[in-house]
Amino acid sequence: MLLHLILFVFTFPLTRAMNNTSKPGCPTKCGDVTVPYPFGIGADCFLNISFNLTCNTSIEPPKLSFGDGSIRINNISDLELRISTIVSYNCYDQSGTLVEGYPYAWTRLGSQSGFTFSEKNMFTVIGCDDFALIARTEEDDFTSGCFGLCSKAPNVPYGQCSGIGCCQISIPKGLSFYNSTLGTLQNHSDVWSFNKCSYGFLVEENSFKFKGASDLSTNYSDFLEKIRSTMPIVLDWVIEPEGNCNIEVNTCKGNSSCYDVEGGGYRCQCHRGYEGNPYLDPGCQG
Ligand SMILES: *[C@@H]1O[C@H](CO)[C@@H](O)[C@H](O)[C@H]1NC(C)=O
Ligand SMILES: *[C@@H]1O[C@H](CO)[C@@H](O)[C@H](O)[C@H]1NC(C)=O
Ligand SMILES: *[C@@H]1O[C@H](CO)[C@@H](O)[C@H](O)[C@H]1NC(C)=O
Ligand SMILES: *[C@@H]1O[C@H](CO)[C@@H](O)[C@H](O)[C@H]1NC(C)=O
Ligand SMILES: *[C@@H]1O[C@H](CO)[C@@H](O)[C@H](O)[C@H]1NC(C)=O
Ligand SMILES: *[C@@H]1O[C@H](CO)[C@@H](O)[C@H](O)[C@H]1NC(C)=O
Ligand SMILES: *[C@@H]1O[C@H](CO)[C@@H](O)[C@H](O)[C@H]1NC(C)=O
Ligand SMILES: *[C@@H]1O[C@H](CO)[C@@H](O)[C@H](O)[C@H]1NC(C)=O
Ligand SMILES: *[C@@H]1O[C@H](CO)[C@@H](O)[C@H](O)[C@H]1NC(C)=O
Ligand SMILES: CC(=O)N[C@H]1CO[C@H](CO)[C@@H](O)[C@@H]1O
Repeated sequence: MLLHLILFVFTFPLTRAMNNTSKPGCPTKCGDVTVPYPFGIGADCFLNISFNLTCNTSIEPPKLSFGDGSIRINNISDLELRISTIVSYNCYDQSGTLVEGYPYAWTRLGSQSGFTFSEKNMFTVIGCDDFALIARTEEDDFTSGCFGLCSKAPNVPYGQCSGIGCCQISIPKGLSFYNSTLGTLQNHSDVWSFNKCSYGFLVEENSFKFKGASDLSTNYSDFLEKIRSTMPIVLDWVIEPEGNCNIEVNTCKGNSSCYDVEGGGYRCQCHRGYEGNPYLDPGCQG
């Protein structure tokens, strides 16, 4: 088998088409999502357990996730991973009673060492009488919060998340867990005619565009679906967060080099002018 593979490699020199590949003999995709090594689906297909993914094909579209199955992975690149956003929301009736909601949203990456929430994400609150708090530890020591306020729908600027109906704040680097809590200042009775529901979520900054008054008044199930399906959370990934290039042994294959990542861990990259998957033998090709 090994000889066969080597012969294959020499008979058909690896080209650009072989970049971002899975380990030979392993699934290359889950639905539309490409799974490049060091990630892999199934025994012996991943570098180590941090990159052990599962593909649940009994769901349509198939769901790629980390081991425990709870987090949907939408895209994997050589630096980042995109996962589905978890949205908290509250909906009120005219008198100010909470009628429907899920005020907490949390995501834990703790069991997948080597993954952290990217600084490209923004913690976002949509609403006219609302706030959300984001905690960065299991002990719920709240570190940050954001207010969405407005008194009239026509005053809400389209495309601008400035605190009027929409508020965004950045998150600290290196987070691997957050828990957000959404609440109302009054009870929505004053703004209910144009804003019945509020939302709180972490999201990739560039993928989210605030649609002003229409986002405030839209049917909440449509809004939740829009966020979940098109606006992801970005994760950074590294090999071995406690490691560095001085102790790396043979992870970076031919024609590639190791580089340390700020905040811990390392990654491999092809030498300039070479392409391929730097984690897989025979490495990158010119
Ligand atoms: C592989 O490399 C080629 C050339 O750089 C690029 O056009 C293509 O998008 C890459 N494929 C993937 C899956 O990244
Ligand atoms: C994961 O793989 C890297 C590279 O081979 C290695 O340095 C590291 O110790 C491994 N981590 C675990 C938890 O096995
Ligand atoms: C796949 O997803 C379905 C529906 O959520 C679930 O019932 C099932 O247990 C999952 N299968 C695996 C192998 O995780
Ligand atoms: C990889 O994940 C699957 C599904 O969670 C699990 O059954 C398997 O034991 C894991 N493999 C390793 C080496 O941990
Ligand atoms: C994944 O992201 C890359 C780069 O951002 C993009 O080119 C590609 O189309 C995405 N793939 C999917 C399935 O979304
Ligand atoms: C909501 O607030 C209004 C005005 O402050 C008050 O009259 C009303 O009783 C409140 N409704 C609830 C359900 O607390
Ligand atoms: C998130 O915070 C809420 C409120 O403090 C708490 O009830 C809930 O258990 C927390 N969730 C997690 C996973 O820590
Ligand atoms: C919101 O949209 C869903 C599905 O599109 C629909 O079933 C529901 O009745 C709508 N709710 C309201 C209040 O319009
Ligand atoms: C580096 O790339 C060259 C040109 O593609 C190739 O001949 C050589 O085998 C590669 N070196 C290693 C160590 O893989
Ligand atoms: C993980 C991985 O193999 N990433 C590679 C994907 O392709 C680009 C372009 O060729 C390379 O730069 C990455 O290293």
